[in-house]
Amino acid sequence: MKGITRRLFGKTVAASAAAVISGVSFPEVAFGQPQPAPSILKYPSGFLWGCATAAYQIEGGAREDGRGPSLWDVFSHTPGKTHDGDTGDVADDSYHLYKEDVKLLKALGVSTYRLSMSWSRIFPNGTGEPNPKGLDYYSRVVDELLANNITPYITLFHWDTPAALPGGWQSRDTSKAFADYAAYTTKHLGDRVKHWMTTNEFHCFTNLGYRDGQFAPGLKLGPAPVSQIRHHAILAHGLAVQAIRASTPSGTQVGLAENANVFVPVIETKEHIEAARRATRLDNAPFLTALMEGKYIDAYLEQEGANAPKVEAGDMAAIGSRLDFVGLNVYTPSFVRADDSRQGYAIVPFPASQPKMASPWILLAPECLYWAVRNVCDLWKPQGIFITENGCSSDDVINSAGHIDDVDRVMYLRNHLTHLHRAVSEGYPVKGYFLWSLMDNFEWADGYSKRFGIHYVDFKTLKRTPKLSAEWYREAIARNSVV
Ligand code: PNW
Repeated sequence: MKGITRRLFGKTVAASAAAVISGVSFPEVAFGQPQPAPSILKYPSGFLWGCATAAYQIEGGAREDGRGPSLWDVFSHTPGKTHDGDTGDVADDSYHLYKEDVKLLKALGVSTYRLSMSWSRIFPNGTGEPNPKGLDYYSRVVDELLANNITPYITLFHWDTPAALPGGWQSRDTSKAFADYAAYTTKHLGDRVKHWMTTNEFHCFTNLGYRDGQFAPGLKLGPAPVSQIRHHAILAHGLAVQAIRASTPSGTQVGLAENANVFVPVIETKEHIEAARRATRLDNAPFLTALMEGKYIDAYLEQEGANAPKVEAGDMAAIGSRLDFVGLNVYTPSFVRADDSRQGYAIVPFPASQPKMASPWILLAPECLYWAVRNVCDLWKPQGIFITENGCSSDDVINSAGHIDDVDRVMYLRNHLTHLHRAVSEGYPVKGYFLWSLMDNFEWADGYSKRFGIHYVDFKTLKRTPKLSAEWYREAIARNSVV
């Protein structure tokens, strides 16, 4: 891959140089005619294009067919916790409209769809008796996807912890309950679903939920309980990997979706590149580093001191279970430079003028897609990488012609996919890209005030309308190239 791209790149450069030098040669295609995308931005054949969503953000049907409440139902129904008191009671009503959603996917031409399952639809109490109607829903969704030649990639847990589990992630029993849920679900769908992700974004459901109080369950606990909660979360992942392997046919692919902190070297020199790598390993120590190395690194244990998690025999071996792929959710990186501190790097803060998207935390730095892949691959050499989320919020408006011209989102996608292309062309094992998100949905504490979809959803009528970005993505997929 490396060689081919370099050669093509060389040719392109040579051709444009010749045009400049002679002063008389013109492109072969006349001006005003459609021109093919430059071949240097073409993705390899077989690259998987997809979209991502999550159960609580799109499904609605919160009380239907025996679904039990999750911590997000409780949190969103607690006054003052979400924007305007928004809840996921109805959301996009994908519980009823999933066939329409599969049509949207089909029209885009994606080959894959990343969705998540609501644990409390399948086990209303988190553990104990399963609810057949819950599993049935996902079985119908899977069949609909497969009938349309779209491969399902399923996340077992995207933050909607069953409310009935005592203490939620404060309890080690929740990790075990998760593994049982993983075993049951993958056993029943494993004949048709071959790609599973255990958990989504450890940081968000542990730190933001139990330390900062921004997400469900909205607690503000101290450092020792929080590090124990983080441990239970990664243990749940590890036990689930083992459970999935034991419950599914061989060849089933298991990974996770993790928003590892991404570090971009301020300048691409050896010392800053090394600083980015060091920062990646240390800053992700409680999560991805522990998974990839099967241990908590010394620097993390030192940093936590008396608050370090209590680890039982066998935990780290489970946590370090081999993965078939690592999924990375990538939004905003940090810039980093080498320095002579003990850790060997310093974060360079964003200036106030760093461009942002509609959510104030989405600062534009599209290099993050390249460095997310490179740092993780250089450190741990995973077998495969997926970008399991990337996308942005935009202040979408419907114009008088009924169109949503989200040129800023198109700019965002074009630039991020250009930088991801660099990683692919350098031979890093990036297998696919899931755009967040297929459609506007319940954006957690921001409720319906932030729109991340490439389809606009009118939350009164639930009508879905493709935005300009959907048209752009369809074209990129059709050409297998940045456009
Ligand atoms: C991810 N932050 O969440 C989630 O996986 C999605 O469910 C979510 O809709 C999407 O990104 C967009 O927000 C994040 O504040 C939410 O840094 C917040 C943050 C990061 C990720």
